[in-house]
Parts: sequence; C-alpha cells; structure tokens
Amino acid sequence: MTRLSAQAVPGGRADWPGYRPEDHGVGIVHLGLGNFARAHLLAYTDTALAAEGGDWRVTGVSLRGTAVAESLRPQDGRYTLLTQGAAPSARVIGALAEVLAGPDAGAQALAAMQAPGCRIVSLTVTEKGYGITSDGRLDRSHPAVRADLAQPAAPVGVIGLIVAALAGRRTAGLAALTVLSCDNLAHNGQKLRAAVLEFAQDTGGADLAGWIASEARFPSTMVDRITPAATAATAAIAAELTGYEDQAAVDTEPFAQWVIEDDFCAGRPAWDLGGALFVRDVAPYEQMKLRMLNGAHSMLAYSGQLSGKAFVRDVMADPAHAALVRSHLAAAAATLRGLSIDLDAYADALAARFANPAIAHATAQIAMDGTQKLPQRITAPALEALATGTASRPYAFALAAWLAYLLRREADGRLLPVDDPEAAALAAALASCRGAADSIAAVAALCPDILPPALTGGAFGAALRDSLSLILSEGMAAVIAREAAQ
Ligand code: CS2
Repeated sequence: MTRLSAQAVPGGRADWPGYRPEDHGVGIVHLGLGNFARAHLLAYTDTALAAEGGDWRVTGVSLRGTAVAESLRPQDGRYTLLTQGAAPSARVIGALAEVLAGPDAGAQALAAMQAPGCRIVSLTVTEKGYGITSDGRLDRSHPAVRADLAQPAAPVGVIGLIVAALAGRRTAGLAALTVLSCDNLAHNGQKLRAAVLEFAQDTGGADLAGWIASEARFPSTMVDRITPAATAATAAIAAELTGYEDQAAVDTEPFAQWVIEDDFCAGRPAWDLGGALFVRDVAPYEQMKLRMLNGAHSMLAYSGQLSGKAFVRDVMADPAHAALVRSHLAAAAATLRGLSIDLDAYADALAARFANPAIAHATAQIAMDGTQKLPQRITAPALEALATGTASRPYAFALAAWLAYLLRREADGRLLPVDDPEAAALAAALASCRGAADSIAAVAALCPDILPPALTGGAFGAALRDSLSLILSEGMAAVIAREAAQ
C-alpha cells in the first residue's frame, strides 16, 4: 500500500484538505507535536485554512524524541485524524508544513520563531513541560529553566526558547509574537507571561522584559478533546478509510472545544470558523473543564488503576464507579461561578464521552504526572468547597486514591515506580511509610500545593485519612462500592 504524502490522490472514504496546503506559508510554530495537538490545534487550523486561507500553516516542533518526526516526515506532514464516534470517520490534515526534532530541534525552532512570517507560537508541552510553579512563577529548579538561565543563547526549554525568540525579533526589528498556551493549566497564558517576563528580566534586563510586556500577547485558552494514544487498530482503520498507509494516524473523539481569550498582536487563523469560541475571559471555562473533566479523570484514573480498570470506559461500565464519577462532577460543578452554561447537561455529556466504547483511553496515561495535575484539578476546588460549604468528600476520595496509587508495592515491599517528574522524591518520602497518617504527612511536606494544611487537618484531613486507611486495608474495589453507597 502506498504511503500517505503530499502526492496522495484524494479518495477512499475520507475527507481531504479543502485547500492546496503547499500554497500556504507558515505562520505558526507549535511546540509539542503530540497526538493532542494533531487532534486539536492542527485540525482547527486545517478548517480555518480551508475556510479563509492565509499563511497559517504550522511548523511542528518535537522537543522530546524523534519518533513523531520519523513517522510524519516521509508523509510530508500529512496524517489521518480518525474520529471515533458510532462509526469511525477519517480526515486527512494538511496544516502541518514541517516537523523539527532531534538534537538541533532547539536551534531550528528558534530560527523558525524568528522568521518574519511567524506570528504565533503555540504550545502543548503538558503541565510539566513549562517550568512554571503552580502559583505562576518561574520554576528555577526545573531542569530546562535552569539550563536556559545558564545559557540563554542556546535554549532547550520552552520559556528559554520563547524569550530568545522574542529577543532576536526585537533586535532584528521584527514584530513580537502571540504566545498561545494550550495546556491544562489554570490561567495558562497569564502564568506563562509572568514566567517569560521573569526569565527575560534575568537574562535580558528590564528593556527586554518591558518590550515583551508591551508588545507580545499571551492569551489564555481552554482546550478540550479526549485523544488517547494510538492503538494497533488505528493505522489499520486509517488505511481502510483513506486507501493509504499512515504511520502517524491519530484517534480522537467527535467532541472538540477551544475557548480563547481574544488578544492577538499579529492576527490569527479563522479558528472560529472551525468552532473555536473567542471570549474576553477564559477563566470560568478553564475552571469548568479543569475541575469537572480533568478532576474526574484524575480521580477515576487512580481509582481505576487500583481496581483493575485499564481504560476510562471500563470505569464507566461499573455502575458503582460511574456513580463516583457523577458525584465528583457534581462537587466540581458546585464550585463554579460566572458561567451561563447548563452544568448538569455538561456533566451528562462528560459521562457519555468517558463511556465512549470506541475510545481506548488508558487510566495509566491519565495517572501520569499527578504532582503537576492535582493542584488545579483537585486542590483548588477542594479549598473552595471547604470555604463555601459545598460537598468536599469527593476530593478527599480523589486525593486518597492518588496517595494509595503512590503507595503500591511489589511483593517484596518496594514501591512500584510511577511516571511523574517528582517520582524519585515521592518514592524517597514514602519508602518507609506504612499507614495513612504517615503517608499523608510525608507527601504534604513534599507537595504543599497538593496537600496544604487546610486539607490535612480538620474534618477534611480526617476524611482523607479514613479514606486512605480503608483503601489500604480493604482494597479499592470494596471502597468504591462503599463510597458509591454514601
Ligand atoms: C487527561 C487529559 O491525561 C489527562 O490528564 O485528563 O489529557 C484530557 O483527556 C484532556 O484534557 C481532554 O481534553
């Protein structure tokens, strides 16, 4: 079977780019070319290019590894986006112009960000990719931030790259950029701006920081599309629907949402024509999505991992576990203000999306990087629930589930490894812990942004201890049944 490429002849049972991709120049450099970006920003951009044209194709940068580049380069950046609804549908995306990866990716990305045509730098680098603390300052202990502060002219991390690119543009007399964070952080644009300004001040002084503050833009965004890792079936279905072999096909769900603060300094694609919503204030949407979708995801990922459920859909197929998801969604909804959205309907839609039988979304994938995810997903709404008197029990259960997941041990008593940038510190802190109270104290000392004193003391702290003790003594499956009956 012929490999998908720019030469492929549209046909099969797929949608093909409704424009001639090679006629459009690059206007966006995207950092972090994972499956999510390919199912979200690139799909919206593809629609905008077909609807309105413009030089808005994307140079994608993979800062971690070369696998994405190896699969996409022979295909001229083309790939199939498979939408897994009642029946799969396929769409070939043409918006990706070029892929940068490998040892020179940093230098090449910098050059691309300094090209006169580049107007937007967008990012999906995951929570841990930035080097921003959960309260929105530059994290000087982050490995990439540390390296880039020492060598700002040869950056390897995103903040270093953004500052070097902006500094270079300023020197060259070029306009600044819009920097568009598309990760699941609360106030993502605002925090990235603060960290960039701090880094710029340190490396380029007040002049550079002042220029960036007045010329560049950092809109916040809320992004949503459940996009699991590709499975063995993905490539086979893509081939069947397009007629071409595709080693970079991506599976996603039918739903997609993108809410963007309308604050760009040098134009943008017509993403609204693909369904993006431009608003003045993204924060209420961000909170809704982070606390309801992502909060429930984290809870079900840890409790699912501990009760033998490999995929989100398996959790939803267990009525007791699905009831806990519903309680979590309701508790999260109770903390939200300032939205004219029907949150009951939103919760129903989320439960249906989680249950989608065609999406193999691994609980192990969502369980990754808990230290980076829980502050905005669980701790922030838990603190607000305590302050305002709305339901808090689901947060105690979610935190207990995470702690019990960290405490999983081999038969010989060694802790099982977890995938988290703080894994080594967590393992060291928990190595000799056996009970709920000592484990909570050990993790609270290390992660005060997840377990601040308000969540380890008082009635909430007692509920957290009880929940963790029960999980450790009776097992997660028994506790799920018991919690659901509450
Ligand atoms: C998930 C998200 O892996 C995770 O932590 O909660 O990736 C989630 O699937 C997306 O935010 C959905 O938009």
